[in-house]
Amino acid sequence: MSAPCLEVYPGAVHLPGFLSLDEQRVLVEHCQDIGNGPTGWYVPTVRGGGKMRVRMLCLGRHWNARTYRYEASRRDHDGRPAPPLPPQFSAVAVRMAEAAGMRLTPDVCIVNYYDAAGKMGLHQDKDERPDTLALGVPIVSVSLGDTAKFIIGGLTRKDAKAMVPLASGDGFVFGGLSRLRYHGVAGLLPRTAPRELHLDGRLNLTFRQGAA
Ligand SMILES: O=C(O)CCC(=O)C(=O)O
Repeated sequence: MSAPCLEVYPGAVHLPGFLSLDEQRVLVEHCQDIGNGPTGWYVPTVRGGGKMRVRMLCLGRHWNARTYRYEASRRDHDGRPAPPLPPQFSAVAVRMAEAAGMRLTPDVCIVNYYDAAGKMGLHQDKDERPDTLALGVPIVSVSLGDTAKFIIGGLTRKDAKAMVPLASGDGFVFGGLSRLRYHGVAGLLPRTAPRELHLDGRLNLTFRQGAA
């Protein structure tokens, strides 16, 4: 039986329960291995000097939080080259995009770790190449661990918003007319992660094309 596919807006598709627990466990362990390694987690400082409320890890390319540009190495942090994007990670994103009726060939994955106080302000993902934005090549988001209160609105900050709870194993794909919708995370529902993951908090992986 295929997983459900819920269209929140045209081109914005929620895939609840897409990943099995085993698939989730493999992703969690792999993220933790990289995150705890020499080119591991860091807390980005954004343009205005504020700290983000997540720990971050960029795979494939590095997203510079000061310049909002992608680059080969972590110039705004420790200068180390971005770790490679594991092909098994990309394969998950390609499957999710296909399930939502879209396609992408990811060249970057941004992994965010949210602790109990983690959140992310409303923003657009618009730092990828103009051609991929114009084509509406989707962002694919994978949630692991505690459920997030994911907020998605319109093409301006003040448009009406929907709250979509993203649970562990869910996918969320937004492309086409929804590629530039404002979105963010208002917070977590604590202690909702599957116990088998041994994950305190939440990991989110967003796959993007057009960072290279
Ligand atoms: O954590 C999430 O679900 C959203 C992450 C996000 O908006 C981003 O990485 O740009």
